[in-house]
Amino acid sequence: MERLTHRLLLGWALYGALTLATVLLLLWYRGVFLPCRSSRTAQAELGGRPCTLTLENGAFAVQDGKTELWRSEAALRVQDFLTLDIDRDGETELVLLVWRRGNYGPSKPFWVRRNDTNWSQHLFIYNWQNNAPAPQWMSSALRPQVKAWAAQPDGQLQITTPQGEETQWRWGQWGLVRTDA
Ligand SMILES: [Ca+2]
Repeated sequence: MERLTHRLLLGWALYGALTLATVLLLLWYRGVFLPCRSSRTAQAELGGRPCTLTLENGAFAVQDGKTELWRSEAALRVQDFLTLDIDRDGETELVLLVWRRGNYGPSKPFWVRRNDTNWSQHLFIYNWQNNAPAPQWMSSALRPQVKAWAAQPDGQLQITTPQGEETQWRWGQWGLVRTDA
């Protein structure tokens, strides 16, 4: 009888552990453990129009008054946003720090057979044209990753890595170039 009780208890413990592992895996898959929990609102001029930018629980939206002009894809988790003239052409760009599953998103190069399913951090730069964002540059998975960032008055990006290293980046011919190394 005692042996049976032990077996039963062990069975329940195994069942509990498996259920917990499944729930944790599902939460991870949905991006619940990503650092995308901050919420903030900012006013910025995009394409010459004043807009309201809102970040809430990993979703980012641009509004003109009460009208929503754009919202980030549901599959993306937005960690933070910046507006600055990153390419120094006189127009303000929208820069998003995002997480997505799979390094390449839907537009993977033909030589990559399988998109990976891990979450990776990316930096997306958009021009603002006709009340909508036009992608200017979408980074591949960031290495090193960004823990904190800030726009500098000269259009450079200051990026702090998770290891605490302070780095400076500016827009080059095609993409961001590190300027402090
Ligand atoms: Ca610009």
